[in-house]
Amino acid sequence: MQSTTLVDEFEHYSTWREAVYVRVEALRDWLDAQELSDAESEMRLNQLLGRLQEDKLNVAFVAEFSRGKSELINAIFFSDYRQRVLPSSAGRTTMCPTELFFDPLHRPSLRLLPIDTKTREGSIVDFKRDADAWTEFPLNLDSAEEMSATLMRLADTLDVDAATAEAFGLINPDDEETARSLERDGSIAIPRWRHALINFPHPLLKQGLVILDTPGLNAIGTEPELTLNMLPNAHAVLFLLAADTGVTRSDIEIWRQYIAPVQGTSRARLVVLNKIDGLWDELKTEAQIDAEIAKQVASSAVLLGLPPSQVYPVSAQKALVAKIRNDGALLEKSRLPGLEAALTQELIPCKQALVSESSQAAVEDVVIKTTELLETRLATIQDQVDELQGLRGKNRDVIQHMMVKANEDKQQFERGLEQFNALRNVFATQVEALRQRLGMEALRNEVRHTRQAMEKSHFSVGLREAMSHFFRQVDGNLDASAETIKEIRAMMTAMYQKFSDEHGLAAVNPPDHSLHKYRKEMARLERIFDDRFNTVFKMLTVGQSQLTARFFETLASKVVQVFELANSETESWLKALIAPMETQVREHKLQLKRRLESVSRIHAATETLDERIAELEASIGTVSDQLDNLARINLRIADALADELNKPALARTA
Ligand SMILES: Nc1nc2c(ncn2[C@@H]2O[C@H](COP(=O)(O)OP(=O)(O)OP(=O)(O)O)[C@@H](O)[C@H]2O)c(=O)[nH]1
Ligand SMILES: [Mg+2]
Repeated sequence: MQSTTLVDEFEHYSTWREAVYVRVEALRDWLDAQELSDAESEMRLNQLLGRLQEDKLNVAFVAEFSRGKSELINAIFFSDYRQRVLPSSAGRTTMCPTELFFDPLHRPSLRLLPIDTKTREGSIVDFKRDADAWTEFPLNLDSAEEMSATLMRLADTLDVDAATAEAFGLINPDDEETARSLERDGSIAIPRWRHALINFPHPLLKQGLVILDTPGLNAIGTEPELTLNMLPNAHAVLFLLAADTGVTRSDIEIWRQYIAPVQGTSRARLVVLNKIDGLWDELKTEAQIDAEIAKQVASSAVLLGLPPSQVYPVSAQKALVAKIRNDGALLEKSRLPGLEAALTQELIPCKQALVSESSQAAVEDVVIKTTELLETRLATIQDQVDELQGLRGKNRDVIQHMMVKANEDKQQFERGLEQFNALRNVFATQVEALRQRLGMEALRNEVRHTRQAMEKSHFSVGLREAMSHFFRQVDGNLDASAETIKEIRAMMTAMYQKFSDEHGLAAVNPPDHSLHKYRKEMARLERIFDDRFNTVFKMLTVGQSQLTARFFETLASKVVQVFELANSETESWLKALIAPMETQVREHKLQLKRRLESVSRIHAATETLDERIAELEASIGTVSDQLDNLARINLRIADALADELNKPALARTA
């Protein structure tokens, strides 16, 4: 039986949908766990998951009244009940839009929304949320009779006056058709119910199929919900014509107004030419009948602007009878199996394509957005790493160089300091030698020797001799001291030059120092002595020695004065000579110490740099992993989506 195929298709489709659901859910959960989700992505994925879970397949049956919609639904879906389930009779039967579905949370029932809700605010969707608005009749699944009796209520009417009908928006009093519908007493029969919901555990309905049966005769236009919502949302629309009436003006109007505009490429739309049994003229041959049917199909197709292949000729009534009686030949003749096959083939792949499309769109958006985010993140981190690595490379070199240089400088300076200290020893020795010659003690010794020599000599020759000796000695000392001073200065000049060249110390020109003026002073004093001796002492005979002695003492004290001056000046010079060197050495030592400290600090900073780079490199790993995972999850979803589409229903049912 064809409906079994439809069930199989549906089951297959449900499995596919579940696989997609699980993988989309995995994407959502992963994004969440990785903290990569934002409000919009989360909303889109949740909406998609909601749609996948709530997934319904809506098939609407639309036609002018009495074309056999209800009969066709009975024949396709309810023949197992071996009688009419939905009421089907001549004239207007189904009075309100009727949805057949299965909701496991509710008992099987017929729920009816009273027509007077038309004057109340709210759409059908709003009323669906308000259980109290509906009149509910349970369905006894064990009794087909009871069930069809209950469903007869779909045909319930109500006699109201024209004003009430108008208030419900059901008639237009100026309309010709309305005038004809009015009874002699001015009343008019209107539908008792506005909408019907049939909760019924049929295998297909259990899988999510929702069948929408609609009433004919302008009823479509009076319920905006139908035209605005239910028909556009239907995944398949079956539009019925009847062979006995042909294509009427109102058929074309319904087609053009409500069906043709809502058809999309991904939506199934089937035109059914019903009641072909009316053409089964027993006086005609099979071929003649077939030709007649083909002719009607062709003319109907032309009138609706469709290819004839999209028009399916059937006899719903004979098909129902054939199924109930298990009459294979009649079923074949009713041509219903052809329509069912077309429905199966069009309905599910179309639906699957729709779901696949919208799933893919939502997933793609989220994946692309997240990929972009991760790629930007990766690039930013990579930039940082590059920059820090460049810095590190540079720093490494610089620091290496600085360390080497600082150490070299330190070592060199230490060698310099050794030299400096050695020099200080030499300096000290020389100063000592200088002091011995120039020092006051040396002078006093000379004075004492001279005084003794003079006391021993009673002749002027001897006196003169002693004094000359004194002057020679003193001058010799001054001369030797001047030499030492020259040596010291040369040594210090060389030292300053060396420190300036080797350690970058400021070039200092050591002050000059000369004993020349003291030697000149001594020469002057000697001249004075010579003059005196030649003029005065030469002539003295008595007390000459005392006089000379006194003169010498005066002279000696004068010489002491000169020496004292020379000494203090020399000491000052010595200080001035060594002080700048000591200051500079101290300063240089301090600078070296600071340099080493700062190099150490930079070195420490390089270590934190390494840590930071390591951190960033770890983040690169994380982000790369995230990108890989995202691609993998996306691939899994794509696999799930594509898998079934590559194996269309046709291939499996054929
Ligand atoms: N001869 C014949 N009669 C049919 C066929 N299909 C339906 N009918 C009859 O046509 C009449 C109308 O059928 P319904 O199923 O009530 O038609 P409908 O389209 O649902 O009409 P409304 O509910 O009024 O909109 C009923 O008496 C059916 O028995 C068919 O294939 N052949
Ligand atoms: Mg009907």
